[in-house]
Amino acid sequence: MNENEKIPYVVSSKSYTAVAINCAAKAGEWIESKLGTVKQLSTKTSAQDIVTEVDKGAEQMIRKLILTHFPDHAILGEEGVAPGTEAYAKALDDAKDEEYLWIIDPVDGTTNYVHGFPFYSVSIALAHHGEVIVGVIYDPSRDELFVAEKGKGAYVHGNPTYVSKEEQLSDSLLATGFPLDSTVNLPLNMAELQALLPKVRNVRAGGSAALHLAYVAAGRLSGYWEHGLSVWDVAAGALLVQESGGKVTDTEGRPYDLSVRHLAATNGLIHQRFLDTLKDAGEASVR
Ligand code: 2AM
Ligand code: CA
Repeated sequence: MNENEKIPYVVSSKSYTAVAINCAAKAGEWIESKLGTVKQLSTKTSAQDIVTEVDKGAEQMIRKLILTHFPDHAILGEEGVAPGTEAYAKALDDAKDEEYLWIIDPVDGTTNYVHGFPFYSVSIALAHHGEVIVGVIYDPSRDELFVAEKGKGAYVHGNPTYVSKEEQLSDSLLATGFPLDSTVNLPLNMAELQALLPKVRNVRAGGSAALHLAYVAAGRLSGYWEHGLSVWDVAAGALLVQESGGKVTDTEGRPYDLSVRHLAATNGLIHQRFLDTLKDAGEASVR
């Protein structure tokens, strides 16, 4: 065999989940080692939408590792897609039907990371023909690794995770995220907040969609909603919630798939009443 005919060596014994865990742990460790050292802040769609050399470096690290094991698989990562709705729609459309698609957010909660507010994560999912089959979220601040496999449950460091048991909104702790889009999504989110706050125990806004979803999965939050998310913020966390016994839909109740950008995830028990309140608030806000 001459040089040109060499078939690349592929490690065959690694499971998808093992690779996802390895990538998230390695990238998370590296991100943590760079905490407080960010030199250059770049902006994407607005002054509030920021990216750092750490986001880009971590994504490169994850891409390289995945391709070492699975050179034929496709990868959709936040830092590989140009900012803006059109580029996003095209990137997702091109990728969503791939046989195996890895979906990466190297730092979910970049704003928190830049400020040293310890609530950010690495999120890695694997979709097979558009269905998420593996989801891993790593929180380097607390060294918590959340793992879900389709049909096999969800775990944090080997212990099964279960959603919480609240049946009433009045017993529920919710989370949301404040949208950057101030024309449509922000007024809607404010109306929803105003409608929900008197009905629930309280609402948090931690700044990492992926970690919020991991917390719904682990029963630390009863529910979470946010508008204008991207597939990499959500794919791994959606599987974690589902595999922990919870429910994930869009904010109008349609089942989760990779195209969902307005997300609602709960313990299942409060889901309908939660969606009803969002709906009432949305209708009142456009009147
Ligand atoms: P990020 O840190 O990876 O950008 C906070 O409300 C959540 O919204 C985070 O998960 C954050 O992910 C995400 N987010 C931040 N800016 C965004 C944008 N311009 N579009 C969509 N999601 C965004
Ligand atoms: Ca990110």
